[in-house]
Amino acid sequence: ISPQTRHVALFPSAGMGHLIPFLRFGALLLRRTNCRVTLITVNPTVSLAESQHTSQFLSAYPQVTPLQLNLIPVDPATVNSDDPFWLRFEAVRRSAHLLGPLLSSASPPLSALVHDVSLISPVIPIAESLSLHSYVLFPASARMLSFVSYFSTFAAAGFGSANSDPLLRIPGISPIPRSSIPPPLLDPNSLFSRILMEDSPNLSRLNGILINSFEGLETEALEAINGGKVTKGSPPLFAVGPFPPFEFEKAEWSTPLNWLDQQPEGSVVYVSFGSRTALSRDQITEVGEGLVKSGCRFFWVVKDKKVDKEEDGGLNDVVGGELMEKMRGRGLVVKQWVDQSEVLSHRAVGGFVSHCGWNSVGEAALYGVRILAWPQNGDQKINAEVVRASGLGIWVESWGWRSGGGGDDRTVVVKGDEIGERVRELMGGESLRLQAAKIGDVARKASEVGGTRENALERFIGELLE
Ligand code: BUP
Repeated sequence: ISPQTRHVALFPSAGMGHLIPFLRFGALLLRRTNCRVTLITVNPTVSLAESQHTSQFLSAYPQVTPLQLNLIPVDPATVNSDDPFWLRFEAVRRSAHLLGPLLSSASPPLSALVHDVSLISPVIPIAESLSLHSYVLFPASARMLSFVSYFSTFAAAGFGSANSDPLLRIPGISPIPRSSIPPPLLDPNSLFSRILMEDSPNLSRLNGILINSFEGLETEALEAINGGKVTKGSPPLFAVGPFPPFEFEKAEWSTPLNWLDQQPEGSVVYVSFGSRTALSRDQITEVGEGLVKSGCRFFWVVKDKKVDKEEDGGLNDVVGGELMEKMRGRGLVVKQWVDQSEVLSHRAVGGFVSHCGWNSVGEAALYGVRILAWPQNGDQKINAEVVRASGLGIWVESWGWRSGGGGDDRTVVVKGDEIGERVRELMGGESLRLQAAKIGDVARKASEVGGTRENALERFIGELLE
């Protein structure tokens, strides 16, 4: 091991939306000969997809050292949430003190710890006691980061409740409608708010924040944060996006590519709401009807349960035999994990009906695929604003939150006619297609030698020797 080698430990939290960026960032580091990577895995995981993806990553990159953190179970009665992923975030947080001995056992000694945003307060003292640089890999948009950075001010002002302004005005950022704020962050007693109230003031103790974003997609927020406009004392921000997928051996994870191979270029709309959103049965029916009515070819990933281990019924049970029959010959419907990056990068795919999880937005941007944004939960409306403002896609705001997103309109079902009309608008819009393709070009340039991603990575790696 040369003295110039940097050894980075990666510590993700629960859920695919948080795990995937860590694995992709790890793969980017491993492209450099002067970086070693240790991956802290948590046991148990919430979803099957998390354990499968981690194993896949470790077999694709045998040079990575896995260190397992066995989680201390959390009594759900002590956590103000019934969401299995949120309960697990809290379990990881409460087990973080076990990290010290694991990190000190790493060989060669570590240079830095890159951890999830939900772990700031428990992890910083450990990193400081071991003289490690400490970075957050933020799993969402820079626009959402501006809100997280501003959260202490927002909380101190009573969560804006005394304020009749429907817009949250963060310096340097175009106003965020209150209706876009994740509903738990409007409630001072929610688990999400409690974590942010504790962590947001500690952001300044980090050596930096890494983010899967790039100029061209999020120019305004990246400039505002970097320029110190949002809050004073923000740590440096490294825009290390777009993240490409990591390379792995395809086995049973391969997608129904044969079907896509037979479709004309740009003709297929891909429909998926991410790894932890289950639509109601009524909404599933309307999505199916809408896709049929759109007249477009479609590839739809159906998800019936929030946690994949609980998925039981087959497609006919969930979608219904009659609708399956109507859809026959018009599109492909599956109820399984697919390799989404492979789908979005396929030449047949022209549009994406997406919940706007940030990884999904990043993948669509990388491959220049336009989005019909249909946010369901969490930070997804804030991400949908990025999609609309950048021109990557369209967002029908009136569709509101769905599937327990926390808004008042959670039981409203969007009708198939409306869905079909918007899908046609998405697939028919030439200017939208061109703008999305342009963002794809910017994303590719950012990834080249001398591009913004590569420069930010060099800067990060350079810092680890200081
Ligand atoms: Br479902 C599904 N295949 O079938 P997001 C998801 N993915 O590759 P989420 C697949 O999981 P949060 C599938 O490409 C993306 O990288 C997808 O992350 C991949 O949304 C990731 O898009 C999903 O951020 O997480 O899962 O809702 O809410 O935490 O953002």
